[in-house]
Amino acid sequence: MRRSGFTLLELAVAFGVLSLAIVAAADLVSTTGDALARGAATASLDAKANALLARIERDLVQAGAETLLPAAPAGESAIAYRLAFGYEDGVTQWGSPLRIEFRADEAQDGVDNDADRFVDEARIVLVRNAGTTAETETAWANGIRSYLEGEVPNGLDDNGNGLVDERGLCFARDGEAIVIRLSVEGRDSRGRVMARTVATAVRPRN
Ligand SMILES: [Ca+2]
Ligand SMILES: [Ca+2]
Ligand SMILES: [Ca+2]
Repeated sequence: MRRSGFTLLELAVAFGVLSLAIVAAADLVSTTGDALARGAATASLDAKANALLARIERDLVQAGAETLLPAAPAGESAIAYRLAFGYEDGVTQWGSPLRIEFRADEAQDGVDNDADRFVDEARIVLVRNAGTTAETETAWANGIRSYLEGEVPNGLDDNGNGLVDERGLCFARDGEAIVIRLSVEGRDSRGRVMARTVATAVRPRN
C-alpha cells in the first residue's frame, strides 16, 4: 500500500525538531549579539584608557624627578610635578606646579547617587598653577572607576598589586620609575557596566 502524507506522529516529531532548531538559532543570535556588544565596548574602553594613560605618561616623562610630590608615591591618587622649560647657568628652570588628580563625581559611599549605573564614579583632572591663587583646572576624562579594578575599600590588597585600597587612578614608585595604573568604566550597548584597566611605568627626568 502506498503511503501518502504524514502521520500525526511524523508531524509531531518534525515540529519538535523544528522548534528545537529555532530555539538553538535564537540562542546563537543572542549569544553572538552579547559578544559583539561586549567586544565593541571593550575596544572603545581600551582606546579611552590607553589615550588617557599616554597623556599622563607624556607629562610625567618630562617632569623633574626632584619636583614630584609625593616623591615616592605608594598608591596615591594624585601627583604634583613641574616640567622643565630651560637651563640657566647650568641649572634647570622648572615651570609652574601641575597636578594630575583623581576627582570623585559623586559621594564615595558605595551608592549610585546619580543613578547613572556607575557607583562612586570619578574623573581625572589636571590642575595648573597648583596650590597658587592662579590655580585653574581642566577635566581630562570622566568614567574613572572609584577603585582600581578588583579592589574594594577594606584595608586589604584585593587585586594583589601591592597597593591597598588604591583608587581608579593611582601612582606608585618602582625603583626610578613611576607606575601609573588606571581603570575606566563604561556601558555596552545592552547597558551592562564594564571596566578596563591599563598600566605603564615612566621614568621622570633627572
Ligand atoms: Ca553614579
Ligand atoms: Ca591593590
Ligand atoms: Ca581593598
